Amino acid sequence: MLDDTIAAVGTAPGEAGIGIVRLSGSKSQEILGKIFRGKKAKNTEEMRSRFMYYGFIYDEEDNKVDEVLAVIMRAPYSYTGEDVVEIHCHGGIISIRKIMELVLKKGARMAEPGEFTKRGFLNGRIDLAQSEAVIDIITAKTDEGLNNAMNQLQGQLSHKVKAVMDILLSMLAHIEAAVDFPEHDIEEITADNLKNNGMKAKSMLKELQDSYYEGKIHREGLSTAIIGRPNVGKSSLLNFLLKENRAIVTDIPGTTRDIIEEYLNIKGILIKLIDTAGLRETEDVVEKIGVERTKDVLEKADLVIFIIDASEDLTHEDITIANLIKDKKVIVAANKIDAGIKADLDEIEKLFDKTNIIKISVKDKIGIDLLEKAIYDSVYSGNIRSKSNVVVSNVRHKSLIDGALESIERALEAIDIGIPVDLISVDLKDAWNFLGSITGDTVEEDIITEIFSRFCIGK
Ligand SMILES: Nc1nc2c(ncn2[C@@H]2O[C@H](COP(=O)(O)OP(=O)(O)OP(=O)(O)O)[C@@H](O)[C@H]2O)c(=O)[nH]1
Ligand SMILES: [Mg+2]
Repeated sequence: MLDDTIAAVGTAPGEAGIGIVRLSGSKSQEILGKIFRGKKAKNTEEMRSRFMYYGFIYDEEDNKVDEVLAVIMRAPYSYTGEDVVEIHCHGGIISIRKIMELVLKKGARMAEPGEFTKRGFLNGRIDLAQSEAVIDIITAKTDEGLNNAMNQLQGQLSHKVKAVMDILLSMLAHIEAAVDFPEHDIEEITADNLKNNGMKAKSMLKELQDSYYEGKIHREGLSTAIIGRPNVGKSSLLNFLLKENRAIVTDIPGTTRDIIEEYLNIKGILIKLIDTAGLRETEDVVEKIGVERTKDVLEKADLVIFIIDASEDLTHEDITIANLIKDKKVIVAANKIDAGIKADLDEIEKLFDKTNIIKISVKDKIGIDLLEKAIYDSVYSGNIRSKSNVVVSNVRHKSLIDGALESIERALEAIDIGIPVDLISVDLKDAWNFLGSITGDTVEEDIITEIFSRFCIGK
């Protein structure tokens, strides 16, 4: 598969200042030579690596297609580690399409999503975690998210993970020595050594594991669902926080039927705010679907803002919802306090330990600042922002770290109860394999395919 030459448009579709067609593979230079005539460079062999050359692209009838700049980045000093050619043309839809058609006719194949980066990985220029950082950079939605991804691209996560893998390898080597030379009676020393190293590996992984929640929020935003029975003011709150009339608000219960998602920034944290259909038993077909969707949203939410109507008695619906969300991170907001407080707030408070009810009125703009503070605190309360600059933000990495940690903990337990050291090596090897899947040392083909399929074409 690495034998052929791939091509794709690297810039976004639409009209723009420039558009870039890129090629990678051994035939890149030859293909460029068939369609490009430089003003200075008469043929592509004359073109110096990584220098831009001015000239024109010609079609098969020898008509000028576009005025371009072309560059050859010869292997191995390129993004993919192969010969790469970039043609910088005018960013017009037709010009780019014509150049693409020409390079395909001259022997290139259309690249699959992420195939350039995949080649960089397969050619050993970057590891798997670094490849994954590329897509995170492209899709970053916050400064912090970009920052994390840049660190990861430069290999900081891989570096940390490899340091733990090195510890595991040294433990395995120690066990081997103990097994090979039993007459030296080093079993006891080995157990101590294993224990120390195991603890060290564990704490390093724990630090990475702890960084995940923060990392995920930097990357995707804090998924925050506004939940409550109909008519308590959920959509009113969404509109107020967004400072626009995004959702329809009426005094008819059951107004919102569909899920409404909008991003906003609260004190520097990216929030994905989700307004939902009020939860209740209903015979209305459309509303019923809305209620089902609300339940789906609830499952995935990082944080729930549970709204109750302070001006009315609690209903059995409020209690049902409270029980439904008990295990989630919840902020309770009692709305409509401008109309008096009739609801028994103590009863709700009892259902959520350590959760204060925030009294608000969207109508009179009371208590919203406290609500925003509570949202912020839900991310950073207790856990100070991570000290290390390595933050795990990828769910694949997180689950592999979880797996490695479990294996190491199992090994540590085994050491404690004096199980023969050679049996412990199984768990240590497992841990090593888990971590190797992060860097790509031990990862399987189908996982690699899956990862790169999430990229855009041309990257
Ligand atoms: N008095 C008072 N009324 C409010 C307040 N917030 C919202 N309302 C009113 O409550 C009614 C319902 O508001 P919505 O925002 O549509 O309620 P909802 O929870 O989205 O309702 P559904 O979409 O039906 O689930 C509207 O008439 C709002 O004007 C408030 O703080 N005080
Ligand atoms: Mg609504």
